[in-house]
Amino acid sequence: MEQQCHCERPVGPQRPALHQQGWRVTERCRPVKQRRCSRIHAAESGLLQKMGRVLKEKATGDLDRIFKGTSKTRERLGLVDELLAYWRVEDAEATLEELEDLLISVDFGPKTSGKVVDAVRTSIKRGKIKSGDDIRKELQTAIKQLLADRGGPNTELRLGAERPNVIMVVGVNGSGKTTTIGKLAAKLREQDVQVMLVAGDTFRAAATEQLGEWARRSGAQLEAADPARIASGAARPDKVLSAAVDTAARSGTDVAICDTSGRLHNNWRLMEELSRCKAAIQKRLPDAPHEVLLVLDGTNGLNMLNQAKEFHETVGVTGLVLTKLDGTSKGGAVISVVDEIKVPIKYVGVGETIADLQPFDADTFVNALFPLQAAS
Ligand SMILES: Nc1nc2c(ncn2[C@@H]2O[C@H](COP(=O)(O)OP(=O)(O)OP(=O)(O)O)[C@@H](O)[C@H]2O)c(=O)[nH]1
Ligand SMILES: [Mg+2]
Repeated sequence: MEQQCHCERPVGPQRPALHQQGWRVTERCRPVKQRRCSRIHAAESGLLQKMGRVLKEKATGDLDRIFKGTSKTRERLGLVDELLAYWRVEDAEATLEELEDLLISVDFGPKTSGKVVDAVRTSIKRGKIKSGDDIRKELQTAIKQLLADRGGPNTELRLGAERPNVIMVVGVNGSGKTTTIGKLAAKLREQDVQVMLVAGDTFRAAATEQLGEWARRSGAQLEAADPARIASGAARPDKVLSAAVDTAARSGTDVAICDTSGRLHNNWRLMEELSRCKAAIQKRLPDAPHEVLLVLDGTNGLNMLNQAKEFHETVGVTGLVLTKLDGTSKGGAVISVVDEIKVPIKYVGVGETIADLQPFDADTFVNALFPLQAAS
């Protein structure tokens, strides 16, 4: 089947194998340096799609931070031990009710807590539960299942062969958007991916400077509005984003990561502005943004649920990043976010340095919340 080639390979006497294999030569197939050309074709053969998986494989090492970051929730869940120590089948219903209250108290949210406890109730009815330890295992299984069913299997970055891949990063003030962008850029740069950071936060000159610093650290290119326009308040984020997508397309940049200003999810005017930002990107590139990452501050608890619903409704979130999991996190709340908006968690932030971003791993996260050995 004939496919249109988006490459910049040389044509004519040097016509590459790809073109001989049924790819249509287009005006875009213009001569470029060979080194760059082979990198592009590596992308077309799936390098970028594999990227998320590569990152994921590298990720699961740093369990300690996740364990530390979930300690507050885990301590409160320690009451589960007391509850389950004297558990008897005859008292199952009373125990389940207490368990549900406990999950609600650690920010799982009423709806999600109900679902998880229902799954345990079903197992009890089927005679699968013999001990408190079994309940704990069942809790783990139910939460992992919920994350998989509601978030879906794609916890890796959705990147394709199209250039530029555009990632838009959104969230409330101070949730960790810019820091996450810097960390993500560094991860992609490690894989020799060409990255552009786009300063879509035009409210403050300092925001561009902060992103510029992350661009410098990670080796990414920075695309920003004219500082004088930012200072005078004339810079518009949608214009900055659409101009950056044009520049990225012209220069053959692999991934453009767009920062946006923090905004409260209930500020209608600012949410409208965010919607215009997405539309501006889409106008330039119909399939973009390929990812809309919502950054959630892990210390926010269940507040993150309303934020997530509003952002999702406005811009269609495709992935969640849970930050500050190294702090006094109430990260359990993210489970109800996945449950309610049906979007997977893709990354967790476990510190402020460039290396402190890990692909999300459900097993690690849930095992940290409900370590099995604690029941014994
Ligand atoms: N401990 C910890 N701190 C983090 C993490 N991610 C971000 N931070 C810190 O959170 C603060 C806010 O981070 P930013 O990246 O500026 O947040 P933002 O969402 O871009 O903020 P606005 O642009 O003002 O909306 C900074 O002090 C970061 O260092 C994390 O995973 N762990
Ligand atoms: Mg920022």
